[in-house]
Amino acid sequence: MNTIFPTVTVTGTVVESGTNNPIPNATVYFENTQNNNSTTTDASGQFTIPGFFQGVYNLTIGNWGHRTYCSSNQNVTGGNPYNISLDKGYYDDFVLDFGWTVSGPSGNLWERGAPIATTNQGQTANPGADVSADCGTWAFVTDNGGGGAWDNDVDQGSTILTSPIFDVSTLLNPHVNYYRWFYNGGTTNGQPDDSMKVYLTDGTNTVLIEALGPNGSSSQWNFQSIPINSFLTANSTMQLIVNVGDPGPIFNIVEGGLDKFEIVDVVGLNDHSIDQIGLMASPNPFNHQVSLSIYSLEQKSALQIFDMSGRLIEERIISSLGNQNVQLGEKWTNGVYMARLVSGENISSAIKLVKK
Ligand SMILES: [Ca+2]
Ligand SMILES: [Ca+2]
Ligand SMILES: [Ca+2]
Ligand SMILES: [Ca+2]
Repeated sequence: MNTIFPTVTVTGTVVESGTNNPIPNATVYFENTQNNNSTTTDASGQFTIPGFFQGVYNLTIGNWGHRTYCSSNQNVTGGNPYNISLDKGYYDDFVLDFGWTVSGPSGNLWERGAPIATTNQGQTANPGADVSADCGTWAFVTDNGGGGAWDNDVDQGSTILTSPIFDVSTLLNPHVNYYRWFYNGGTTNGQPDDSMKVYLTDGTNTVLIEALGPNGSSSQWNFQSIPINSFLTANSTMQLIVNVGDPGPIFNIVEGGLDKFEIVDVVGLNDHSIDQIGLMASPNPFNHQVSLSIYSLEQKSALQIFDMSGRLIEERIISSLGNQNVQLGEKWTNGVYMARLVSGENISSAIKLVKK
């Protein structure tokens, strides 16, 4: 038999950043358009994949309790082992299966996959793509069957998506961040009257953190950042719950989506001394990108990034007032940086950013 694609053995080790402790049971997932290969690390954080077809792959490594590593265009030749370190934390772009559970009476279940669009009167009902701000192309959406807009939306009650348990007891100001999709339309049987409800539980108490429907319908992913301490005392047994329902008697088209779930600790300087200007960073330290949350009452501000020698390496002009989010740092080399906001006559104190 001709060997068109030579096979190799791929090995590696996954450890935790800082401690270098091995991470057991991390999922290691290689995929390209022809092949995919998935394994988990052993008790020593090591993995071995024999019979691997050489080629260019996307590589994703993660588990619940650490932030996922992802990298595209890895040319896998079976040479050097992969040595990957993951930051502690919680992050899920839904490329990997971290054990979210689905319940509820509706037969139209939450599903993890690459979203398949449906369209109702020119509007997108079921999303056609996941968020662009994360790795891969998967998200959770309600009944991802495609077809017509009435075919695979939620009917006959609700479908409920529940996260695995997360521990935020050691964080000062934990926020749960996510993107969500909510669409409610279809007037054949009467005006839309459906809902999407997002809850947070600490294992004992469950509180509503977002309620949509029928208002709030839109054919887009919307970012949310929820300060946990505003709702519950952060503890080690928390879960996020997303309930999308069409209980009738008026049946309409309702679709939900969830993507890029993460826990961030929003710490850093918040120099709101005169309520004119503010700058916060999360996560910090960070691996790939840091999100800078900016607040200014000026129409025009400049976000400036300096390296440790004091050299200005990046400047972004922010041309609107109020709250803004800016993602930075993807191309920076590992190290320490300083960020500040210049806004009218105000200059924020500098925040230290650490890329690891
Ligand atoms: Ca995603
Ligand atoms: Ca659907
Ligand atoms: Ca429905
Ligand atoms: Ca309804």
